[in-house]
Amino acid sequence: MDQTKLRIAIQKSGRLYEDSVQLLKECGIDLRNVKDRLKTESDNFPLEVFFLRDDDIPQYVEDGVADIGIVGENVLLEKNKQAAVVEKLGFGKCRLSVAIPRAMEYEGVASLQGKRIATSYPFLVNKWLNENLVQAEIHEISGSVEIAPGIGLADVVADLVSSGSTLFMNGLKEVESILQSQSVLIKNNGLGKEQEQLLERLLFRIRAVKKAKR
Ligand code: PRT
Ligand code: ZN
Repeated sequence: MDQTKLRIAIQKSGRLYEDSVQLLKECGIDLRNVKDRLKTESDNFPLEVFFLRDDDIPQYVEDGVADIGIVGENVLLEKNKQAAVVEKLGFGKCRLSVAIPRAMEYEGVASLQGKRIATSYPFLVNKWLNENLVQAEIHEISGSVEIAPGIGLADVVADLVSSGSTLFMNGLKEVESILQSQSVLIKNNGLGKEQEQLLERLLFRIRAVKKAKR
């Protein structure tokens, strides 16, 4: 294995892609043309960048295929992988919330008892239901969760929310917040000394960038 380079996994395309690449740029790290690539390198920092689906990033970092990664806390916690959070990055902010049809009566978590909940976050939702002593049926779906109640697939949903407009447009209202999330920098738990040192250098720059923005 190449000990002299730090390997970072970031989202290939999607909501975190731009901000992730932008952050590296602001850290003074030039990347060779990133468009449509699965992998690229920097000429002025010993960094190799892997472009992946966000869902795969925690696993790759746990396995050490990548040394570090940028991913939403929501994905990291849902995948329940062994990777340490090094720094909160301040972008990709959202929350995982329970939302119900506007007309449904709601008197707290007990109103969810026996309901069918559509979500892409079965692990986190199940944990939250257990903590709240509520028994409900989780229906895992990978996308367009908000339409589930409208088409009779579920009674309520648990999905990511940022502005709330998607819920509103689908006749839903937010009633509980399960998790506050933002993108984080994560690292493999068994990094070698050289990788740790490179990570320190990168972190120093990331913190300077964050400070300058405050
Ligand atoms: O292809 P890949 O698997 O990599 O991407 P993806 O489609 O799984 O994820 P993507 O790009 O949609 O989101 C990546 C990460 O962005 C998420 O894991 C979150 O950490 C973060 N993030 C921040 C969000 C949102 N805000 C968000 N609003 N991810 C998704 N949404 C969706 C939400 O699911 C809902 O459909 O946006 C809709 C709600 O938005 P509002 O503004 O209408 O409330
Ligand atoms: Zn994904």
